[in-house]
Amino acid sequence: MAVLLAGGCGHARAAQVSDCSSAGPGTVVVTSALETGQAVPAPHRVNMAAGSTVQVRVSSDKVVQIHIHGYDLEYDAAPGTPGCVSFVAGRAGLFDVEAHPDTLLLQLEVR
Ligand SMILES: [Cu+2]
Repeated sequence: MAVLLAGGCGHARAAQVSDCSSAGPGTVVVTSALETGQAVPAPHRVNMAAGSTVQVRVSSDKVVQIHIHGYDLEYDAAPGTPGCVSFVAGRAGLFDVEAHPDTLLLQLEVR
């Protein structure tokens, strides 16, 4: 799986990124799905402490690009191949996770 630098929404990259092969103790695992253009479950807010390791896993019924704003992480999800990224949430704030171009999946609230 490729994890690419974001081109679009303009923030400096602020995360250490790894793949999702291991979820250690304390890892915050966040999942969402995109089904016929809708986020399932409906967009919601997930709280975590700054410095947490987070995995954001998204399954989708079509090929789509997932974007984690603020951390500027972009990765692909496709049918049968969920997209997942694991990173350290070192920056506090409220960050949208989108299926591009404009479907909000959830928000990460880091504090
Ligand atoms: Cu975006």
